[in-house]
Amino acid sequence: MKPFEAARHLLPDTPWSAAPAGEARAPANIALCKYWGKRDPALNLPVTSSLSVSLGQLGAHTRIEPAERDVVSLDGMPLESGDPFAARVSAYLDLFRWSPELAWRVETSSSVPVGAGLASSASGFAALVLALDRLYGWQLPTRRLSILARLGSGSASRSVCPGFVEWHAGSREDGMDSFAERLDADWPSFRIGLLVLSRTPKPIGSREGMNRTTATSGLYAAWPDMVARHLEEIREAIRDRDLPRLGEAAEANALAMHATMIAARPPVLYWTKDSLATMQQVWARRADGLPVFLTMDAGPNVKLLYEEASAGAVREAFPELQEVGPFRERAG
Ligand code: 2P0
Repeated sequence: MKPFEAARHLLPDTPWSAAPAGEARAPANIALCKYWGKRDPALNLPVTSSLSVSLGQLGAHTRIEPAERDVVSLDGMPLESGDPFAARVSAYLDLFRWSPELAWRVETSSSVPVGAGLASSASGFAALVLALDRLYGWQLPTRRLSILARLGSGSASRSVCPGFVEWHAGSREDGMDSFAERLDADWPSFRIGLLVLSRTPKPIGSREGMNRTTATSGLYAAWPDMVARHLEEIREAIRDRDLPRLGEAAEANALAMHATMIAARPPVLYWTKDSLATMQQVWARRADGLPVFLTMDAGPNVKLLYEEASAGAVREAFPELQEVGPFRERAG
């Protein structure tokens, strides 16, 4: 199945009548158990399930309205049609362009700190789908919204939900069983600390890094079984609000993902000297008794996992930290 057919399968057949505009917000998310590898690159169908936490108020806000041609603006700045971001949004909108005269003006803004290693594509595509749903009054169930967001970017499937979110890999070829849903759990004292170590663009995009790893890494064969174990541990740790269990499993999962990349040919290595120094500092503090754990994505930055009771000590050890309380109204 092609992405256009998948979208068509999920949307109402009746002619769409547009409101003047649709607006929506969607959170960024951080995977505690990572998505790394696709079984179908066109539909962004993953090899394994993954599990994330959405970052509350941190994310994207998007407004969409019908227009004569596609116009995309980012943080108040209209983009040239050749801009890679505008082109990617326009290509995604093709999934909804059932007649050639359909076109849209899309205004999106992001509250994600620049260069923090929080994929803007995840919250961006999720907010865009939610805004389209409001523009046309489809009132699609979350499951369908998640699948539509996935067609833009895999991790966007998780950003249509708040809180802890599991994206089920599914097994169908058409991907209709590959969607995310919220876990019935919250954890008000749970904290994420963002450590921005580098703002320079990464040399290898995550899409390319992922594809190169699955195609060439001798370690990739071990990844699905590891993920199955990590997912189980993480689900149980969330249920029990057991930070050490959650932190150990999430950290092991992130390091295992990076191990598969490092074994790719040529290698995919996102770590810098600062990443390594920070990782060692986290492990040193933990050896001293501070319950703090780390995760990393396709970039050099480090994200810390801890609880409110340790927040003062964590901030003292990492003064440049930006703290997020995913289950609180406001970050900080
Ligand atoms: C994740 N990442 O689970 C993993 C961990 C990066 C490392 O999802 O090709 O931008 O659009 O499906 O979602 C980043 O990959 O990739 C990602 P596409 P995406 O958060």
